Amino acid sequence: MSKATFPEERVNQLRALINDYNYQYYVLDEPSVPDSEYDRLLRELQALEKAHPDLISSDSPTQRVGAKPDTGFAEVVHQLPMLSLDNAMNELEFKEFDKRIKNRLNDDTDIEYVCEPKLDGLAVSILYENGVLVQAATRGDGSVGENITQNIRTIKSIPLKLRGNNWPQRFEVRGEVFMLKSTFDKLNQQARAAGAKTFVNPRNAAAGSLRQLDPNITAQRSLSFYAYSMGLVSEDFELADTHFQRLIQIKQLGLPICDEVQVVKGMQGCLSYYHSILERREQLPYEIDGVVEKVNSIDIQEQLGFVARAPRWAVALKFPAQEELTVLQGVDFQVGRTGALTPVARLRPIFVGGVTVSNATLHNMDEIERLGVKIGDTVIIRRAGDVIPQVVSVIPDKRPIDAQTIDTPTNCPVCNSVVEREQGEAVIRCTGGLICSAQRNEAIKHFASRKAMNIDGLGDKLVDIFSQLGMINSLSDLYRLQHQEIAQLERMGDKSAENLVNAIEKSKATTFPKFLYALGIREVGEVTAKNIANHFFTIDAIINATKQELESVEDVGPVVAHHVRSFFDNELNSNQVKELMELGVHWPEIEHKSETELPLKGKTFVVTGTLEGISRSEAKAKLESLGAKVAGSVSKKTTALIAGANAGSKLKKAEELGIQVLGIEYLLSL
Ligand code: D41
Repeated sequence: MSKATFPEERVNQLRALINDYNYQYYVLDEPSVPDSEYDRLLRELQALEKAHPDLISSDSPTQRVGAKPDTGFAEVVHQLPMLSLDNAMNELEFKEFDKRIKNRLNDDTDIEYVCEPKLDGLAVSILYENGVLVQAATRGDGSVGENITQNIRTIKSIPLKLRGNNWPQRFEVRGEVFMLKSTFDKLNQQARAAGAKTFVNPRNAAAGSLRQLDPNITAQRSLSFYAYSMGLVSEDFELADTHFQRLIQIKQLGLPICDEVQVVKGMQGCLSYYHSILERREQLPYEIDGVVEKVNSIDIQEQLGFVARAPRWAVALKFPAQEELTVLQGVDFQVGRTGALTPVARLRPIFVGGVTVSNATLHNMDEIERLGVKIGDTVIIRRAGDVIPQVVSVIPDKRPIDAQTIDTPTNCPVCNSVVEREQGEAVIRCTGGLICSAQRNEAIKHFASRKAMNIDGLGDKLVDIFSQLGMINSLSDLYRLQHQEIAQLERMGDKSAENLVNAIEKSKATTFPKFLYALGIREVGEVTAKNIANHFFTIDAIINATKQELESVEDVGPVVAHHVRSFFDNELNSNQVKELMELGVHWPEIEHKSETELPLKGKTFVVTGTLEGISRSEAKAKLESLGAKVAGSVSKKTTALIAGANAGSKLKKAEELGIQVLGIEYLLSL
């Protein structure tokens, strides 16, 4: 586009461009220009407006953040009340809802519904007059809310001016303000770094941000918005006759709607939508607490009307709650493989996130202090997806007078060895090492695990049983287990015992990196173990290596070198290694490859998507065997991306950074 001659023309041109880019980015989810270009235009507009203040208008994209903080929020009366939603707590209640509607309509045919994710945020109403945003309010009690116009204006996905020129004189849109999980995580990271209080969940963070008197703070919180219905709209605009088409009209006017919204047929359609969203709940970028089912036909909506403050034609079908209240009955300290003592909350059992929870992690003593939690407290427990249940906060008002402080233990609860806390670490540790049966046990579980010695059928439970019965006290004892003694165990039987003995026997043939990893040296994960193994070639070379020599291995710093050294300096450990090898643990010698045999040395690859005929880990192994590094994410340092079918964000990133993209053919050619 050529530059306009007059500042006024250019100002209008810039505003139109910026509004278009915003719409493409936030509403269509199709970014059309790089951020740098967008910023350049915005700066140009700012400069022009500064030079010509008379050209500033309140709907200019530069005018999102007002200058002055509010002193309080004024009341706003909703012209049309903001209704609430009835809940259906389970499928049965939803089926009853569907049935009630059919009865009322006296018609048994399937109803067309619109299914929407139920965003966990705050309902707001936004009013446009003559296409310009003039007022925004919280839902409040449905009749009267608070004027939060200043704060709503800071939300980039909400246009200050409606798109096109065919808008009603008055247009009121309603929707949910929420915070993306990624924004929430970033916000809490910043808070933690600054030693400030963290937010409990994205909803609270969104609420806190919307209730800021200073819109500058709200602006920094990057809130999001999806519209879900219209309020009062002037009659000069022809409204569609279904809810779904009205959502499309909202979108055409420039406001974002959720792209998970779907039209379905009947109660069954709603239920399958519910299940498919529930399954993807963790992957969604925002938190939802259920789905909302709405009758699509406005005509039928009007026939049904509403009771009290809730429409008869809509219902929130809730997911199992992810947060619940319960009582902290005690704290135990669990001893891990490296001696770390983890405080575990013992809870009054509570149904949360679809399962009954009686334990939750408290991470470490710092976390206990941060929460300010005592035994006897009523706490909020959160269980999201498959993650370990967490204690998120304490309800101070419910603290009983006899609440007990949680003390840092001075001795290991298992072996009674002294507990120490290293400088600068949040973790406290049992100093017992292999004397501590808990540490031994965890070490054996790690040794047997899939990525280590991969002893099939030897799970955590069985290790606990073996050690309780005194059948194993060390790693090497595993290879001394006899078929007879295993078969005698309850629920074991001859066949299972035989399978286990065979699996143990089979595990003796391993690789050097796996063996090194299996030893469970602190801070030595799979990658470090591989680097060390490939550097020293033999176990004796590692046992005899100095700290300096260890530090010359890629990715090995003073801390890892120290842990490796002190592991082998402990006689119990070096004897274990000797015994394991005497009992038959072996691996093929590592080949001394010359530089010419490692054609990909110094190169870094990223693998993404579905590769035909080869798994991602096979591809990774192949690349590494030729000397390449395989990284998890694309950066400027990436040599090339190997992309299979359905490659997503990594491919996009590679293209943005101009990084070479290769296909499966490249791998096969190696
Ligand atoms: O996502 C939501 N939280 C959501 C809330 C939604 N998708 N749709 C909603 N629809 C309505 C009606 C049917 C009354 C227009 C709602 C809400 N209400 C609502 N949010 C808070 C109270 C009511």
